Amino acid sequence: MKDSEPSGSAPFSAETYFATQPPPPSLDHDMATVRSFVRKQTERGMKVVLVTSGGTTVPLERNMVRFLDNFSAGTRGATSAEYFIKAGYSVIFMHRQFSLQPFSRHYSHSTNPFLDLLEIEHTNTNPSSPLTAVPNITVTPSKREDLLEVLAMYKKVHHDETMLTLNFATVNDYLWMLRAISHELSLLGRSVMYYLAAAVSDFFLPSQKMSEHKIQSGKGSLHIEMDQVPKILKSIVDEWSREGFIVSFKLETDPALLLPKCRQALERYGHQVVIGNDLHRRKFEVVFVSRNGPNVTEKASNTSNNNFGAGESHLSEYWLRLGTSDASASSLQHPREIEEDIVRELERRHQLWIDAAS
Ligand code: 9Z3
Repeated sequence: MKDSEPSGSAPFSAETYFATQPPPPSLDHDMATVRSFVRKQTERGMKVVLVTSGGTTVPLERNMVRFLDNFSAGTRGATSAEYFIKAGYSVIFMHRQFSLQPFSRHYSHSTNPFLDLLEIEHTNTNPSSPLTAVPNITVTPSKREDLLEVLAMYKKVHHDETMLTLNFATVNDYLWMLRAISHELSLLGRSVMYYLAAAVSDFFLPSQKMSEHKIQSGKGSLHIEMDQVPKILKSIVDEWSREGFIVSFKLETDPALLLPKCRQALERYGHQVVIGNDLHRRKFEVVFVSRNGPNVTEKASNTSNNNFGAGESHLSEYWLRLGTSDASASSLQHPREIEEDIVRELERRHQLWIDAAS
């Protein structure tokens, strides 16, 4: 959820949150896999990116029947993860259960159902024994080239063990996992990037206030008071992963709020980049907001169109847009995706961040 009326109760600090809210049951198991993955990538000298993707839920009951959800199909995260792999990163892909995933996203049930790729090849034409030969299943010739490309990359990633996939559902899962993963990733120093594209609820219902069973109707309207989720980004920047290159996303629906909100987030948390996107324009336009300095190179600052006031002149604004031919390229075999440009620009800035340390 995004901005709404303040409830009046004091916000949870990160410390209070983790002292009072229970960890997800799978946390220890997940962290053992993260630890071993990070160790392997360190030995190989790989850069690692944590991609968070999809929306978090806020359950209203402990035996959950109802929940609030944050909008996100997981397209941004899943698509970006593929481009990070192509750019030579190892990826921890932390995503909302059942949201889109790298590679399989190309064949999601709604856009490109995989059964439509397949054809049945009847080898036995004898009608008296229809069950004696099992027909072959083949891929429709016109779909083979695309499938082969995706499949080859998918297999390579599995073979090379360059991607680790983890699931979350609730905002509580998300917060616990992010904290624990940050601790592990902090060992990588500047080689790690955080790409926080998940749509995270600003509000939650503490477990102590949650109804045990399904909330019953029949008593008129439903009133629920939620608490504010602690500002976890601040903890990552200041405590858990001081050297990481941290990129957060800001989603707005009012275009007039996009830049001020990005700027506010950057000032508040002190990380490296905020990528702003408007809900309806997010697939072909984003804006990078960052501080001027060694991290923002000539290319970015020259192409920026800085609308900030005098007090914010230390901030740089860099718009990335797909051209009209790119954006309307759905008829092409390979429409361009803005995530390719986002990842290229971030890779460049991350390298400058790494180089700046030496
Ligand atoms: C984003 O802004 C993502 O780009 C989208 C991607 C959720 C718009 P899709 O998965 O959508 O491609 O369908 N993510 C961050 C959204 C968010 O909740 N940010 C918080 C905020 O804006 C800060 S963490 O306040």
